[in-house]
Order: sequence, then C-alpha cells, then structure tokens
Amino acid sequence: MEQNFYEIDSKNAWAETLQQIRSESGSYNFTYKDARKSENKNLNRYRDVSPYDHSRVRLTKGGEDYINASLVEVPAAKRAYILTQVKCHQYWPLGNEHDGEEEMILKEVNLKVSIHGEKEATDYIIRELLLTNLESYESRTVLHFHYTTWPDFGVPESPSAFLSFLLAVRDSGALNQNVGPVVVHCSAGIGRSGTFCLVDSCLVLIEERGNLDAVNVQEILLEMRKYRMGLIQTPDQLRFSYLAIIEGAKQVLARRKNISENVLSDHHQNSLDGQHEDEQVNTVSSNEPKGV
Ligand code: PTR
Ligand code: PTR
Ligand code: PTR
Repeated sequence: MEQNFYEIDSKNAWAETLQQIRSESGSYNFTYKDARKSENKNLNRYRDVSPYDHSRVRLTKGGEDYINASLVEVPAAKRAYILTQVKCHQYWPLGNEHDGEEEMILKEVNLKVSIHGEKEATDYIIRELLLTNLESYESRTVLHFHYTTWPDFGVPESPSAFLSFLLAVRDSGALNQNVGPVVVHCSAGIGRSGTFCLVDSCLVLIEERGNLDAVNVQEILLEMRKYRMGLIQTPDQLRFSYLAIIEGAKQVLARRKNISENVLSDHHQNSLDGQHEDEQVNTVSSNEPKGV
C-alpha cells in the first residue's frame, strides 16, 4: 500500500486517480428516486448529492421518512456508518459555559436534548448529550465528537491530529459492532465524512490482517461508494486518506505486536493455572448508540 502511495505521489497523479474512481463508480446506476420526489426536494442541501434508494436511512418519527442519509456498510471490516448532510441548525444545547441553555426541546419529534459534559482537545470537542423521548421518557446518552478544524473540501492539519480524533472515537466504543451504527456528518456528508470512514475501515482491516499491504484502499473506497455517492471529494482528501492510513497502520500494528507479546508473556506466567489473557484485546464499549 505504501508502494502504491509513492507511485501515485511521485507522479502527482492524485487527480487522475480520483477521476478514475469517479468514472468507475459512475457506472453503478443505483437509483435515487425518493431523493428527487418533489416533497423531498427541500430536504436535500445540495441538488447533486442524493442518497441511493437501496441504502437510504428511513426515519420513523415525525411526519416524513426522508432524510439525506445513507447506511454505508463495510462487512469485511464489520463496520457500518450512517453518513448524512447535517451541517444545519445547532442541534445540541450550548450549555451555561457558553452562555447558552442546558437543554433544548425538538418539538416536531418530541425529543429533549440536554448537555451533560464537554471536553475540549486541540482539534475536537467531545460532548456527552442526553436524549430523552418526551412521550415514553426513555432516554439514552449520545457521545458527540466534533472535529472543529476541518474545512469543506479541505483536509485536517496533519494525519496525527486526525488520528488522535479517530482513536478517541474508537476508544469510546462508538464504532463497535454491538452498538447502533455511528452517525457521521459534515456539510454534504461525502467528502470529510467519506475520508473518516475510509481511514477507519482500512485501519480495521490492516489491524486484523496484520499487514499494511493487505488492503487496497481504492477497492474499499469503490465498495463504499456503492452505498453513498461521491465519497472523498478532492485529490488532496484521497492523498490525506493514504497518509493517515499509513501512519495509523504503524500505530495499530505496533499496538497489535505489544498486545500479542503481552498475551504471550502473561500466558507463559499463567500457564500453571491455565488462564487466558486475550480479553485484553477488546476495547471497552457500552450498549448505547452514539454519534460522531
Ligand atoms: N450551495 C449550497 C446551498 O445553497 O445549499 C451553499 C451552502 C452551503 C449554503 C452550506 C449554506 C450552507 O450551510 P450553512 O448555512 O450551514 O453554512
Ligand atoms: N454541490 C456541492 C458543492 O460542490 O459545493 C456539494 C458538496 C458540498 C460536496 C460540500 C461536498 C462537500 O463537502 P463535505 O461532504 O465534506 O461536506
Ligand atoms: N461538489 C460536487 C459537484 O457539484 O460536482 C458534488 C458531487 C457529488 C460531486 C457526487 C461528485 C459526486 O460523485 P463523484 O465524486 O463520483 O463524481
């Protein structure tokens, strides 16, 4: 994979490579009829970014079932993400610290969102929100990871800045299989959101297979584009994805090596009482669905 990166980079062929991906995915021919219906027109931020019918997310609360959102699945990595365009209105309360309210009521769907905590890092903010259904009084915690320094059609400042965000999301358990698919959104839900999911999925596969060369980034991107159009919008976002995957792979592979060395030495120490220590490999997760 690193070889593939250097080949493209030495020829500065990122634009051609992305163009090739565009033309290959341009032949998919999936329909997006529901997005074009006149009653849904105003629900699309951009005329040219529509969710395919086969993978669109259907709402079950409120009057409409339409939202410009797609379920993007990467079965090989056991990952699923909901990608959507939600730059939109402020949908969480700002809290006292920011001279705002502690809670807000979403009347149309009868839900309350309250803010319970906030932690700020250099490039992102993590918030803990409590979502309450005002009909049933059921509630759930939603973790909100907000990357604050990534402009439309741009890339994060560095792969390591992005990777520390990705690791924070991963460590929370929000991407694990036992919780509902994470919601990932930006302005159109394709450029930046696509970059996030591509890097994450490739890193899962690299970690699992133990080898940087075990993934073909372009093939995975083409597979993901079967669920939502336009993922990765600029040559630089494609280049950045490769860089983040290469740097992230070094971290995950080193972690994997440490874990297996620890397992081996613990196993050796514990061999008399027959205990296995491979539980260490799991990350902590909770049962709550969470959002990015
Ligand atoms: N062509 C876009 C549109 O009119 O939908 C331009 C645009 C993009 C306008 C984003 C507003 C946008 O969102 P916000 O007001 O949240 O920045
Ligand atoms: N037609 C819009 C445009 O080109 O401005 C669509 C668009 C907007 C596409 C933003 C991608 C965008 O970036 P992101 O998906 O990262 O919000
Ligand atoms: N900003 C884009 C445009 O207006 O052309 C929006 C867009 C959406 C572009 C999808 C391309 C898309 O698909 P692809 O990346 O496969 O060409």
